[in-house]
Amino acid sequence: RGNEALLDQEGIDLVQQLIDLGQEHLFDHWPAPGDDDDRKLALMEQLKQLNASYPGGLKAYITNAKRLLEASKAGENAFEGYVPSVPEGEKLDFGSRDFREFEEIGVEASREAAFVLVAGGLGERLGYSGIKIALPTDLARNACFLQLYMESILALQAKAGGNAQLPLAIMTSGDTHERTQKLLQDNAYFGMQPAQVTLLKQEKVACLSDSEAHLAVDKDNPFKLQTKPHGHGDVHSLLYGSGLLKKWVEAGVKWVAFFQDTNALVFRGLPAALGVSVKYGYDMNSLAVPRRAKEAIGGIAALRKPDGNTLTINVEYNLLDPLLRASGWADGDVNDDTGYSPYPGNINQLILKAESYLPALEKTQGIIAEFVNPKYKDDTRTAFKSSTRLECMMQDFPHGLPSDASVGFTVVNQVWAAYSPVKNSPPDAKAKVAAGAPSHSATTGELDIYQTNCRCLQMLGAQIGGPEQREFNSLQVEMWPRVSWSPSFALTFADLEAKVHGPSISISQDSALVIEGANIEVKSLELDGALVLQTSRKARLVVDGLKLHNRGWKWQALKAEKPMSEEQYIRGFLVCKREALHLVYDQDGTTVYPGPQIGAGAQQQTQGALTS
Ligand code: UGB
Repeated sequence: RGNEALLDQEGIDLVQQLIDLGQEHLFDHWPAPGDDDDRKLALMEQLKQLNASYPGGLKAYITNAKRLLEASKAGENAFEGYVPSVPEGEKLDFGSRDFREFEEIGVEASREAAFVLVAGGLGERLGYSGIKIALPTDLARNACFLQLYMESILALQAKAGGNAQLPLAIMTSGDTHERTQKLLQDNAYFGMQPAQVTLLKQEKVACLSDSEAHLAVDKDNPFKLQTKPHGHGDVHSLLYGSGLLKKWVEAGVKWVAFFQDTNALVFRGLPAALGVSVKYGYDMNSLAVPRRAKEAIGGIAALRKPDGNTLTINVEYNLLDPLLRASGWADGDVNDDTGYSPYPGNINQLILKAESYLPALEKTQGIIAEFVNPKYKDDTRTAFKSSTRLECMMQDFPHGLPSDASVGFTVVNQVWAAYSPVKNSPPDAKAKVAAGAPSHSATTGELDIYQTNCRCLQMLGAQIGGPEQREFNSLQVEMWPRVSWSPSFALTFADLEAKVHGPSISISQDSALVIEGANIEVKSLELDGALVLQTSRKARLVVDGLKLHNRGWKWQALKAEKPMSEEQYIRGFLVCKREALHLVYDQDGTTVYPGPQIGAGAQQQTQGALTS
């Protein structure tokens, strides 16, 4: 009372609305006008921002919170009465004939695809203070995650030909937005047109202090609300609220592919999964991995609801086991004869059909399946140990689809080929392995790239040395020759097959091979050392008959007593680049290396060849 003159009409209306919603505690301590006016106005600014960033405003947020907190207090289980079964989906062997066929279909369909990277999370769990998409994917090629993702989209764009420009949206947060923007600007958008890329910034939501959904006030400042992230499910409301999805659909986008911040292998599986979506007309398709029973990733399950309809959706691992037991499977979540759970592991790489995605968002405004997870002080389930907030997850999208929607999955049977995220700090990674789970560390994130590339070459007939057993950050790992290439060189199996002649290639265990550029062909190569092949513009390089032996590059385990950067610490190694042959060409025309050893050819071949 008496402070009305401080506020504009929007502020007065908002205060009244909040009082009607039982939030008097935000204002009843306000002193008379003249005291603390700046702090009152700061609170009003924060309230207006929270009101604007949630679909339906704070009224909708508090109403949803009251409903969900009531259900939580009553101990309601979201899956009560649901009966799980193994859903329909496609299981593919990486590189198999089927896989390649789906890949071809997916590449064709990608000319009508848009891409969404969710990158609002910070690397706290990883022990990294920067933004995760700026981390190098591997130390041989040294491209960061964002670069690799954008290059992969550009590689698909190049296949689409013409003037196609495949769009990319990146969801950022207050923690990552500026640094993501700077990374893009400092690197000329990694070759994309700035207009192709849209940053969508997610805002935090207000915290709740009790079961009555009172907004939680900062402990040290009664004029400030506590806020926390709302989760990666925000991506749906941002695509809707910004109008971007509608714009894409109007421009002819038929498929929207989502992926997370640190999985360098995502584009090894995504084209094939898109092919599966096309073939079966899936409204939603989750690219998934084989999952060991009880492993701490969600399982995708078909749930028969009490009304008889079926919902195919990710069930978080802590809920899957009790759900199976409650539905008559006495042993709960167990492996089948394959050694894996029959429920595929969710890795949040999703392909949504735009035709059904847009109407689903129009119906829900993108607010799909929020949940609340308060930690109660006692059995009365009223007071919380600390404030909570509503959350949402992108993979819960099927709740927004009609009951006759077609939801499936695509499993790539070889875990190393599709999913090796960089999520856990060295101590956490060690603990994961001790518990029988993959480490999902920066160490394996890099080494799995080499493994996948080497195995691809092996499938094409190349002789690959190793792998060698090594230990980094107390993790026992397999180290394959360090082979890394740009997506412009090869994104799909068909690309690789067209550019390397496997049976004439041998690479020793301690070698490193980096291939950077679209116009490179490796006809025959015997490598024992380090070799970098690089072309730009219209230069074309053919490696034919090269036998190379040099001192190479060494991946050396870090000695803990030495000072190290965060990037080195999380991997547990550094690279000692002792000697390499660099074949770098940027002039028009074809170079065959080593090529004929006499005459003009010899002159040409030495121009781009450097040893470092
Ligand atoms: N992210 C955001 O953009 N905003 C947010 O508010 C939060 C995250 P995490 P999480 O891959 O194995 C998911 O933290 O949430 C981005 C699935 O829910 O890496 O613990 C963030 O930047 C789980 O089912 O993972 O678990 C990152 O890109 C399983 O699939 C992404 O969201 C698990 O990932 C995921 O965030 C997994």
